[in-house]
Amino acid sequence: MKIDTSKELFEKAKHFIPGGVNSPVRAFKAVGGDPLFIKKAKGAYLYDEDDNQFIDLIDSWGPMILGHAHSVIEEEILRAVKDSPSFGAPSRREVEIAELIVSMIPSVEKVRMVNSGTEATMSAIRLARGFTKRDKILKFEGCYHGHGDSFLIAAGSGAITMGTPDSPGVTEGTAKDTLLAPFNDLEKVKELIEANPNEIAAIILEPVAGNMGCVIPGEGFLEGLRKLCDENGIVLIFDEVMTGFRLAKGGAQEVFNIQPDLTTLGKIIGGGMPVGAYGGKKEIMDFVSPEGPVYQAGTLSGNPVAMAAGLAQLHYLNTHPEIYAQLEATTNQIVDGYQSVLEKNNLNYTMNKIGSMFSLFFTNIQVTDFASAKSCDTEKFGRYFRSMLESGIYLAPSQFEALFISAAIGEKEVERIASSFESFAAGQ
Ligand code: HOZ
Repeated sequence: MKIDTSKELFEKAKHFIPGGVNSPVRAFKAVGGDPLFIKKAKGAYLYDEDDNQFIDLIDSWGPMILGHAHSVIEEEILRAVKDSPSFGAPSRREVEIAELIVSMIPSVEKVRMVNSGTEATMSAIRLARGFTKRDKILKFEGCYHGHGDSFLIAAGSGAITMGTPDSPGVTEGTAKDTLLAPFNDLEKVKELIEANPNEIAAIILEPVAGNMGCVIPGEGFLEGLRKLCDENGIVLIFDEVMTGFRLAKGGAQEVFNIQPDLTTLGKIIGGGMPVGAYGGKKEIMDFVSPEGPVYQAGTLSGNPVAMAAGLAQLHYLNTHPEIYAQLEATTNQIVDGYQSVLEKNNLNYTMNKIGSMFSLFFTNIQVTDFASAKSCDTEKFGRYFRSMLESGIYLAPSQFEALFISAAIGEKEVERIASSFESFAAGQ
């Protein structure tokens, strides 16, 4: 594969951008080789600056659920941009998207738009702290909630990929207010609540973790958290930046039938534009300024172009609910293909899968939390990544990320993914 132009761009980028990238995982440090610079994308395919074509299994880390440059979204973006890309004042689409989100996610009675998932989670914990008048939060090891200071402790995603799950720059004072429990460990949560009576404002988690690879909540885990929060006056926050509108119209909370108090959203909600949101119970959301005292603001929040893209994508998902069965069927085909290759080659690596998200873990133990995810052979993951890339399949360049399937992936792509995996596995 010729990648001269990408190499040239990367060399130049390193002079002007830290590490040559605007988000660390993209630098391919964990998998070896140089990152590819993407020129365009359409449907299921990415094209790099050297005109190599790849089947995309990242979907811009989740948002492009309909595939790239989908006509429905493209038309709405173009329509909006002609009327000016920003007003800094309320506009009609903000009302329409809020109404749509509230109708799709029953636990969300009011919602505030922001510009990224990070902003959504930072704002949600500030709100929970203001509402409960308590300081501490509880998060789970390996969950990643963006790069807010309170979350960069035992953090997954790029933080663990770069070997910095506890980032320098986070003050001791901030870190001491973040309590940690292993994902799926209800007993530890109980212990922490008992040890910190009336001090925990919020429990925040990805109901299905996607940032230590795809890790599924065990039987009773989410129900148990809901009960503990109710008993102890703690705000339960589901970070559905990845799972919102992906696992179902109503996200993971619909799939598992648990209503959190607050939900954070991002990715799909913006149709590929930089958008986040947080929402939930009216009594809590009414604590947000200007209705209430908890301050949060943003010059570009509710940006008309971003709202147009998000609205078009959400409206499409809302009116085409059959898409979720299609996405799941495609993902099952891909995962079944992987499984049969693994069996044929006597490889007993672990696959986790839910809806249109999945991960292959290079370990033979079940992956249920951060410790088991970290038992993976990341060297082997690097070989897998490079082999798939050579075969034209673009994966997330880290063991600690989930893969996302888009509706643009069809039979032809499924077959190519299986044969590419076969080539990798046969060489093991
Ligand atoms: N933290 C993001 C996924 N979990 C990666 C974002 C990116 O590099 O684009």
